[in-house]
Amino acid sequence: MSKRAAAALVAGAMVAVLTACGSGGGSGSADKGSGHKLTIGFSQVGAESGWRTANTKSIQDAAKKAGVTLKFSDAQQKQENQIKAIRSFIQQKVDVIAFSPVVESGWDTVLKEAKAAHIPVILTDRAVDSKDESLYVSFLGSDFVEEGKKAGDWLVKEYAATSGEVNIVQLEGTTGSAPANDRKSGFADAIKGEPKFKVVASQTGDFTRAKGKEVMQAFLKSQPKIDVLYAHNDDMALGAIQAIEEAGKKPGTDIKIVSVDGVKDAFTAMSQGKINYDVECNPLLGDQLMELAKKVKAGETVERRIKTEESTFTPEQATAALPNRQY
Ligand code: GYE
Repeated sequence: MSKRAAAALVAGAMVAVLTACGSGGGSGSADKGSGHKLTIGFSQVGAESGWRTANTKSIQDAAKKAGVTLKFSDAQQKQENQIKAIRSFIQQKVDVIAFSPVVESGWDTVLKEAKAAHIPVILTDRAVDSKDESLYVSFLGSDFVEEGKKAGDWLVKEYAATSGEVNIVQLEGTTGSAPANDRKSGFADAIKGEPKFKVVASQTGDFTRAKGKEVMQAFLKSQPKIDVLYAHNDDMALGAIQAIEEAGKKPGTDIKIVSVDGVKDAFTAMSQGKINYDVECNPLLGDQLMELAKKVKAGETVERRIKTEESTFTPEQATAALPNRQY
């Protein structure tokens, strides 16, 4: 068997196995009237972060609750796996395809195939840069530019009284992904008016703890003076904290840290003074996705862009929110 055929088989098997686990039983409302249960094919990015785990659980729980059959496929952060999963959903004639695109570019071909098969597509969490807006019906997710801007705005306030140079290192998310692109540009925009802010090093940590730690270790070696770390997500910040501590420095004090997501582990680190500011990104999109898919299936017009409500957290606010934080 060729390598390609073997890979396709494995991907197919993954979809099948996950379908078996993800199919919700129960008597939901999805089939009301039509006598046909709604089936959604969902291609997830991977399991790279605490945010992602919470997002997956939210979607699986919501499908169960809504009586929706969910065919769930994990792409392990690879676009080729997502394309395979989408093709397999088309073959299986699901009612709606939803996916969180790992990167922004390169989707037109497969989305045209879905369109030709008359299967509506909903984007969740991350956007695509496709010029042809007819290739998807709606995009449900956060405003990442705004998140980056909130991180930058905090920095501007935090260093308002400082006149000397402020050296920043940046841990970027997955290269080519919407949150990495947008969190970088939103942040850059917020600090650009003040020349004292210098991004002295910026590199991808792929949204994972392991990579965040590794890249921070390299930054600590190559940069003589680091004042601030801006991490595009909490997992990378948490990995970087380990690197900073192993280098004999105090995270949150010697190096200030601003991050994005607002997961429980980051709130714990904040309560210990290791992260200074966290911009929330809400992963609990499941219920909204089910609602949206039902409307799309019923032929109702839906909003093309649905933004998630989000806030920001100081260490005091994070400490207070910690006992009730769901993810
Ligand atoms: O911030 C990060 C995850 O796309 C918003 O992906 C999501 C990002 C999230 O891996 O933790």
